[in-house]
Amino acid sequence: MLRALIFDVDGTLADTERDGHRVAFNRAFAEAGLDWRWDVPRYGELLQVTGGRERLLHFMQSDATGIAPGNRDALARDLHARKTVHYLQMIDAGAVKLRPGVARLLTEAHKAGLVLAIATTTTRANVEALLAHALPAGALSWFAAIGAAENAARKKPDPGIYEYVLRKIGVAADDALAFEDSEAGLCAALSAGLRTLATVNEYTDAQDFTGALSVLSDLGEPQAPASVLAGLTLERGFVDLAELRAWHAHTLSH
Ligand code: XBP
Ligand code: MG
Repeated sequence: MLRALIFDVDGTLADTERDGHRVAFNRAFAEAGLDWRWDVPRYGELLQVTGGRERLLHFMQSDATGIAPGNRDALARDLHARKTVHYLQMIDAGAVKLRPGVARLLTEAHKAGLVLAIATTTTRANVEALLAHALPAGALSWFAAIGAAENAARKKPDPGIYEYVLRKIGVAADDALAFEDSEAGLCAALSAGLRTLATVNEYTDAQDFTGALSVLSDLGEPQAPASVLAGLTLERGFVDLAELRAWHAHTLSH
């Protein structure tokens, strides 16, 4: 039986990367007196490394930044802390909106009594701020568990964060569905035994989503149908609980 829905955050609940995290990293660089600037295509490449601090370390290693190896870890921590402050300011200013269908589906699932949870690579404060800002007041309490960067030793594609969330909510992987936007996220969810739906975005639409139940442009809305890119098709042009239950039952019988 379908009992729980587990959502990734960045790229899945909202398009946070290009106009959110990327801009916050650049603000942190400027604030720290560094002339580094991550433009839109370069940030797309850097997204291959999951985790903001890990991304900074990778950048310092791969580009001629002139930072001595022994100083990189402390600088990455400092820049990442600054970046989180800028990102939270952007969320507070309403710079990031939820993707189509997200608020509708979360509201429907909450009202129907499904267990809702988050499994993300990003920093916990970022998730809490986004949910508090973009959903109705009190919606943070809809989530039985929020698994974030602080809760897993290794970032996606490692399944650790999904395993943590499944333990927290006490639901078997077979009774849940995961929602992801990236290949690394899909790998993490599949490795934790979860059936997974992918909604792609401009940074991830060329990635490999083999193994996803369905690959969609987004969750769709009654007035703005989603496109199906691969896998199971949509009955009504948008993802609702009836569709998810049908997909879940279908995969159990195959
Ligand atoms: C998200 C990430 C994060 C964000 C930035 O991946 O990899 O690093 O880009 O957030 P996913 P932090 O959507 O697969 O969870 O700077 O807080 O890491
Ligand atoms: Mg993501």
